[in-house]
Amino acid sequence: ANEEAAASAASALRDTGAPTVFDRILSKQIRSTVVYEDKKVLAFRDISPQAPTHIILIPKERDGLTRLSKAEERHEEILGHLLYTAKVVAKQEGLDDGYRIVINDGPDGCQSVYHLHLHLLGGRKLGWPPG
Ligand code: IU
Repeated sequence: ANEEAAASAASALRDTGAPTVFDRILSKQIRSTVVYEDKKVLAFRDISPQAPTHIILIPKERDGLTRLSKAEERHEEILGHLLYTAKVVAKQEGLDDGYRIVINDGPDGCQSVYHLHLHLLGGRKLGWPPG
C-alpha cells in the first residue's frame, strides 16, 4: 500500500492517466470532508485551504478528463454541471459576498492532481491578478 501511494504521488504531477489521490477520496480510502454529493459530482474541503472556504469539485467519473485541455464535446454536460454545482455549494457555504472558481491546467497552470477539478475559494477578499 505504501509503494502504491508513493507511485501515485510520483505520477501526480504529470498527466499520465494513472489513478490519482482523488480516486482514493472517491472510494473513501482517504477520508475527506464532503460538503456536497450527487450521482455525478463530489465536493470536498481542500486539505490545504488557500482561503477560509476552499472546496474541490470533481466529476466522479474522470472519463479522460485529466485536465480541462483534454475536454471533448461529450464532456460539455459534466463541465456545465460542475460549474452549476459550484454555484449551489457557494450558496450552501454562505459566500454571499462572492467567490472565485479556478481550474488549473497543466504545468503552467500549476495543476498537481490530474483529475479535472474546480476550486471554489471564498470567505475573504481575494487578490487579483493571481500569481
Ligand atoms: P491543483 O489545481 O491540481 O493544484 O489542485 C489540487 C488540489 O488538491 C490542491 O489544492 C490540494 O491542496 C488538494 N488536495 C486535497 O485536497 N487532498 C489531497 O489529498 C491532495 C491534494 I494530495
